[in-house]
Amino acid sequence: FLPHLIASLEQVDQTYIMVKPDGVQRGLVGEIISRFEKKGFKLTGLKLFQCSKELAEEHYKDLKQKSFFPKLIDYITSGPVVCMAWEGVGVVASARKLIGATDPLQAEPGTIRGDLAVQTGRNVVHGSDSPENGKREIALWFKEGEVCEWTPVQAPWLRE
Ligand code: IDP
Ligand code: MG
Repeated sequence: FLPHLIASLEQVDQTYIMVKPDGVQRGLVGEIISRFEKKGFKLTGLKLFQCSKELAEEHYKDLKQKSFFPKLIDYITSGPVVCMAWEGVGVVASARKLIGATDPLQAEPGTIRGDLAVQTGRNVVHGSDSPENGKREIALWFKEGEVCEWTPVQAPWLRE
């Protein structure tokens, strides 16, 4: 009883994961989804989407002052992206670890960027950097009704 109570008190977070246009063009969508799926997180939102300049600028608003900002916006709007919402205890920090360092040459082998990319400006995937930004970004990229609440059958085999 007590372990169940403690487990139910653990916070379930959401993160926004996005396969960037280079990942889509290079045929890495399935590979990237697989990393999160196999880990045991729950997919709650998924779509292929061509984003506007306005949405890209809002998503990356904290980087507005950076010299690379215009190039970043061109990159993110250069083709369709795959938008995903993933849910789980500790999902935000864990997804950042699965993704690896911003510069793919510094990213550890075994991470998505470490295995699949060579340059910061083409680093194939985005992941939210905090639970607050996870919520903010999911609300930004998904409309109401596009995120699904469901219980995977494997739930009791993933967490005691
Ligand atoms: P993150 O994606 O690992 O969280 P951020 O610092 O939030 O990294 O930067 C957002 C994105 O902006 C990066 O993933 C990358 O695509 C791009 N970016 C960051 N720094 C540079 C840079 O120095 N040159 C070019 N693009 C950059
Ligand atoms: Mg970031």
